[in-house]
Amino acid sequence: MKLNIVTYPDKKLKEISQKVERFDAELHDLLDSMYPLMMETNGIGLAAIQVGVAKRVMILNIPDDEDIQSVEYLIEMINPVITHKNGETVYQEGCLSVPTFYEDITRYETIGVNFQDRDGNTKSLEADGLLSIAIQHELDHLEGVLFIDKLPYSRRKKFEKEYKKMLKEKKNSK
Ligand code: Y12
Ligand code: CO
Repeated sequence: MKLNIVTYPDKKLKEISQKVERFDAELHDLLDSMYPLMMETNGIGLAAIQVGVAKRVMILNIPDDEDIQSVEYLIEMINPVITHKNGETVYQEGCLSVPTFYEDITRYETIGVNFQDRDGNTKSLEADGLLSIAIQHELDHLEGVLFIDKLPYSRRKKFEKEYKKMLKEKKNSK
């Protein structure tokens, strides 16, 4: 399956993703195509809506302590739901759908998540650190929410101005 990253301000990113009911070859093909795209683009988390597919699917691949990203750390989450959350943490987030921009965003520090794997088996996970932040970021995508939607009004205005400028410069350099 040939996939491309959908970028802001594409309206597709505002869509609410739908629950996955069929754990079939089509789902497996989607997951198998999302992974190389995430690796090629230096991502650590990707939701299906970011490739234009409105399904409650996300993949995560957090680098280890030596900053190595390996397929053995790949997590595929289908129909994820947060079961509990604790604390608060701030991290400078980036998103493949909002290229070149990073903003400080407040998230829960630790979370519990229930989800299904690619075959529909129920799983649960306790997450902290970067994994916890990444899961919350990708969960927002499933609700049509981007990290820039969480910015205070004045910061968002500044972002919109800078982003527009970036897009214009990109267009003119082609
Ligand atoms: C912490 C905060 C946010 C997340 C969500 C997942 N975010 C990403 O995977 C962001 C990736 C990213 C990659 C970039 O590099 C390239 O595109 C080559 C990037 O740089 C540019 O756009 C130039 C920006 C973001 C997880 C954990
Ligand atoms: Co994102």
